[in-house]
Amino acid sequence: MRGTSLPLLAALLMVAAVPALASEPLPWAIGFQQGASPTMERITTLSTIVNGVIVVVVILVTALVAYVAWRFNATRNPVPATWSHNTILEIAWTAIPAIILAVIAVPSFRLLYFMDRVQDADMTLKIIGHQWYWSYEYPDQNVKFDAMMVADADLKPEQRRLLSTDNEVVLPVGVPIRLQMTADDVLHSWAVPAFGVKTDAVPGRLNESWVKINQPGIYYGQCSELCGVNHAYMPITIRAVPKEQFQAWADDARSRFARITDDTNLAAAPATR
Ligand SMILES: [Cu+2]
Repeated sequence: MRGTSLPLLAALLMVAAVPALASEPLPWAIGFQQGASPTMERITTLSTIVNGVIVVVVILVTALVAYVAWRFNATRNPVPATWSHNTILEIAWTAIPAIILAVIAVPSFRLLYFMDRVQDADMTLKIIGHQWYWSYEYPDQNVKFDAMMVADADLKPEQRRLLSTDNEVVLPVGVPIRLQMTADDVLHSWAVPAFGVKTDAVPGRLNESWVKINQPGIYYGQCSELCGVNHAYMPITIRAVPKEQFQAWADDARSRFARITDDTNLAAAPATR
């Protein structure tokens, strides 16, 4: 028994020590993916601070309980004290946790407001959830397309199973991008962990978030609102590229994909909702 449990413990410790430094899911990784936007960097920092507070509180409470169990057990302390109230102690153990919560609330609210609305976005990406794929519109670039998951049989070596899509969402780095989400059937949620974005796509509503991508790379996400049988098969693949490269892609994309202005159905569509 001892022989098998020690290597297991060692393996668990090694897994715990592996830092999650990639902007994609890794086997056995724990913690967040590496942040690729100012929002995710701040979420990671706040999480580290709150975890620090949690560790200190747990150590303090555990030590206190252990001390009381040792110092005041029946053998060591046969005649217990008879008092039952202590005003100062009761005020302290109410006030101190309240102060800790208030202190945590300050950076937490600052982050909420920071994430909430983009200031001076350079461009907009409109994201529409469908059962079961995402479609994207670039109103500033006049491009729109659908993005379907790549089936296992069609995966190229550099693609990720259940995460890669046939058309990638190409976005420029270093630019504030307004993200607008909606859906045309049921609730979906557009979630990209490395960006710190997870926003519901709701039929008949336009939700908004934003991202500024720090460096070029491929980032993955998934629908995060249970939306039917193929909910697990509508991933998000984003390719972040330098601004000039993005412009070149957009120019090319206009000839490969549909243009938003081509959509004559927009005016003709009956109001169904
Ligand atoms: Cu969905």
